[in-house]
Amino acid sequence: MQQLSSASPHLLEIAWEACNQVGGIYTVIRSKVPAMIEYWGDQYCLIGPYFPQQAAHEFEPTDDYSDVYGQAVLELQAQGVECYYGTWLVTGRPKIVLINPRSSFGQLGEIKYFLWENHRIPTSNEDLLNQVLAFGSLVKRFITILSAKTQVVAHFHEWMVGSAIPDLRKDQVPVKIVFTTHATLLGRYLAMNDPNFYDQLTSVDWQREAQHFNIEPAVSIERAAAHGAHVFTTVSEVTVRECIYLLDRIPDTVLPNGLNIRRFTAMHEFQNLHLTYKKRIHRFVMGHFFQSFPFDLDKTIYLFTSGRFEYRNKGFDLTLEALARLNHRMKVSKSDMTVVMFFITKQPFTTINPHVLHSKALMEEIQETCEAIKDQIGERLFYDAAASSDHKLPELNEYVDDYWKLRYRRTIQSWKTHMLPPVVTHNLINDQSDEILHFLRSSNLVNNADDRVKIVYHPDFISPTNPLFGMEYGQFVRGCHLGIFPSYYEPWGYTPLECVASGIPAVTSDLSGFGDYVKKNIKKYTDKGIYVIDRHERNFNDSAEQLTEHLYDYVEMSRRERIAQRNKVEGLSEMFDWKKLLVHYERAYQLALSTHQE
Ligand code: U2F
Repeated sequence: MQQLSSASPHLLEIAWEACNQVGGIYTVIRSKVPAMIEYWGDQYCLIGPYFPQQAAHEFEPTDDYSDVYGQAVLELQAQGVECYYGTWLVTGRPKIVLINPRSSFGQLGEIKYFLWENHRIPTSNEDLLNQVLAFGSLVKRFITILSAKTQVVAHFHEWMVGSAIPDLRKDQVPVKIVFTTHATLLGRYLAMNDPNFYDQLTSVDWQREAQHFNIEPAVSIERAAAHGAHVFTTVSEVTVRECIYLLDRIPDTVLPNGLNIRRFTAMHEFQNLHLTYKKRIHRFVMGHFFQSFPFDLDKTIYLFTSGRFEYRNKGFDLTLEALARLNHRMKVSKSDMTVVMFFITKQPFTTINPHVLHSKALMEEIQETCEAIKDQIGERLFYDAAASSDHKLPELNEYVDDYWKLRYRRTIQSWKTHMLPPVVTHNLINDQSDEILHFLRSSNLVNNADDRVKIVYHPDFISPTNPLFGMEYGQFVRGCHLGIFPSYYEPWGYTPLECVASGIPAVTSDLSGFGDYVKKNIKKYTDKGIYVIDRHERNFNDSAEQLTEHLYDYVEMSRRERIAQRNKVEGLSEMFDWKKLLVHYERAYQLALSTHQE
């Protein structure tokens, strides 16, 4: 890619999730950085909200304020605003400005008054809304300062940063604005609550529904941002329809989501990674299940789903139904395979279940004991072998001290239990009303010894500091066999794409932007390890049956077939590289630059 000259415009990307992970928008912004830097070089900068905890991990301040961004930050600071300039510590190390929304909390009354007076945007007193309104007003001030110094294209992501847009237009600030919605707010709410969402879409009264769900301020900001932008975009064809009917503006272009794809030169390298991380998952599984009953890890398949907790929208309901059917089918066919299904999501919890932690700790002790016995036997056997003239292998048990024999027996004794392995790893705050738990309990899918499908519900994202897995989310994905994401509402859906990029087959749905893209752009995608569940034309029951079939077929595959499928799916990853998909962004920026300022 060619770099721009210094006379070219500066590109600012503004996102609530820049340096602040909430969900998928963080992945868009973060993974795109290296490709953006390659094209925009020093002229590229991000803006995000300043939250001290996140910043402590991901941000490094600079003391060089010599470029236009630094100069604008100094001016904003001189106005009494708490803002920082530096580097976001992610691959590509982009420049970033972090602004503390609280700096303008004192002016919230005024900000709200003028939003209503000038743009008829109603407000309320919710914390998130207060934060985004305060942030929006400060972003507007920053862009006003910056665009007096240089030509700026400002790309806003999602409604949370959208409140700056109507005022930038009203004040005729000379900036070219691109706004991307990653999901319409009303779409998300309606899909969650209306089983006929897609049929009703064309006749939705946006204001009535927004009032009904108590989200009129946010929806009004989203609409104002969509209408105020010079170029309005969304992430998939699937969301285009929603934009037309719920936001009343046809997107000018679609910006599909990609990843920063790093492929290995040798095929076996990513297959080896699968093996390495699968062994780490084995460790967790042994600690979690084997105290109640063991099973053959060589005949165990790891399935998983992940994402924010949106039970229906993310297809958790369909996945559970298919798992219950799969369990039944595997029992009836007397399958000797075991499936362990992980639900990785976020639900409020108090602590990790102490039994789960205790069992893990005891298993680690067993491992230490085994290591000690192994060392003792090894050392003594070596000595005797060298010293003796006898070729016979001695009785190995005799090499082990009584101390270790006793410790070995005691640890195993205190570890084994008759209790069933818990289906959930944490103590949930809403244990009784949790939808996943409710399904598992009412269908008796609770890790019984004879269940072929076992469940691990982990209500927190995976991170290296998390004591149960102690690995990165990406490593966990690589260690699994198949990702399951049959969403009902999904503008794009990063999680199946992340599987593909790691050479792991995935299930998606034709209602997700990614699934729709796959159907339109990849031939024979099922053979290549992407299963698209038909949810558009089929009802819940039929889709659940289709998913059950796929899962059953997958479980029945031989190891050789699974390896071959991983190779095929990995081969698709390059078409989702940002280096290929950035062209859509560049087109949107050119379109914005070619519009006239009114
Ligand atoms: C919208 O975003 P969502 O927040 O619904 O995001 P997803 O696409 O489901 O992505 C979830 C991300 O969470 C990450 C995972 C994904 O990138 O890597 N994650 C993690 O970091 N750790 C974990 O343990 C589990 C998950 C919209 F609804 C989507 O359809 C769009 O794809 C997205 C971006 O446009 O915006």
